[in-house]
Amino acid sequence: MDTRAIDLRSDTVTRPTAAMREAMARAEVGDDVYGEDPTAIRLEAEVAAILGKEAGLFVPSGTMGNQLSILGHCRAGDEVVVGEGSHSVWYESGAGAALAGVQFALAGRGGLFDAAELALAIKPPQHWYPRTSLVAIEDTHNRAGGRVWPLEQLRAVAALARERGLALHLDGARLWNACVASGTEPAERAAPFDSVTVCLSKGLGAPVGSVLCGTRSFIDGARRHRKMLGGGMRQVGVLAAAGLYALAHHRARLAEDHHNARAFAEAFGVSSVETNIVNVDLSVDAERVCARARELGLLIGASGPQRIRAVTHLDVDRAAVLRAAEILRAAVASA
Ligand code: TLP
Repeated sequence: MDTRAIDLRSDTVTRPTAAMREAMARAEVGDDVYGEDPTAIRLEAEVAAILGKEAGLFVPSGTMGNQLSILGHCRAGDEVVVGEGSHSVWYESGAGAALAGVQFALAGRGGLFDAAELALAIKPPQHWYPRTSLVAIEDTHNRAGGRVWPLEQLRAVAALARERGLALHLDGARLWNACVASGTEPAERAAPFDSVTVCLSKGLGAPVGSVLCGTRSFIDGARRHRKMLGGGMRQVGVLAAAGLYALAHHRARLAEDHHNARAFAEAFGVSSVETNIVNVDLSVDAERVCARARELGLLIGASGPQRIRAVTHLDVDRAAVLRAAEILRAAVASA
């Protein structure tokens, strides 16, 4: 890859800063499968406290966090209600079906949904229907373009799910962005949920890792499932240290990514940007535009036949983002 290219494919592409690497090098470690890694234990406790949950579990990826929650809340044959474009439906290689044996039902359109739309998606209790057992919400919503769930809507959906006896999972891969954009606290947004996954490897700039949080007994079950999936890690404190550093130093600065995303979006007349993800709808083939942009020094991804997605992050400043907008405009013109 051309290292001089501006990379807006995802906020997962950041590299650890020198200070983060130093924190990693200094990390105290032990064998985490024996429960002896002090840094992993500290990270799990810290994230659980931030989210107002009893316990946390460090996992290699957001995908594994989501899958552990499905395994913990569902039985094979159950149905999980999600919004359109859900990460678990699109980007987890079919893991829900392959590992937990669940199927998905969509609520509403566009990623977010309200209580009335949830009610329509829940199957009645007759034995010939799949058992609806879990509602999973994505905040911010990736394919919807980094949209933040309004807190009241989130609470109303959760209240209905509770009333119907369903479990609730929050895919908070970008919960940090949602909090900064809306001026709300992580614990407020996490409160209605039984389990929450947050990522350290996206906007926060850590190289690896997510933390799954919930009750102590839920996390005990998830620890067993994590081992089953090969996610029991040993001296993982070197990675947990990066997460602790990211939590302390890279959360508040997400506002900068949101400003940069808006500046980028304005160049294409897109006004709906809430956080660090910009969807730009084109009238030409998106893959062709991406290929042309790459030749011009911009890495960017297609998220539909005529849609591109740009994601701002720690490793691109305002100047780079404005340059990226110029390159993309040129790429569209010549595609
Ligand atoms: N999203 C990635 C890709 O997988 C699409 C990206 O570049 O945005 N939940 C949400 C909402 C996510 O956006 C992602 C990553 C995950 C879960 C999974 O996290 P990882 O990549 O750690 O498995």
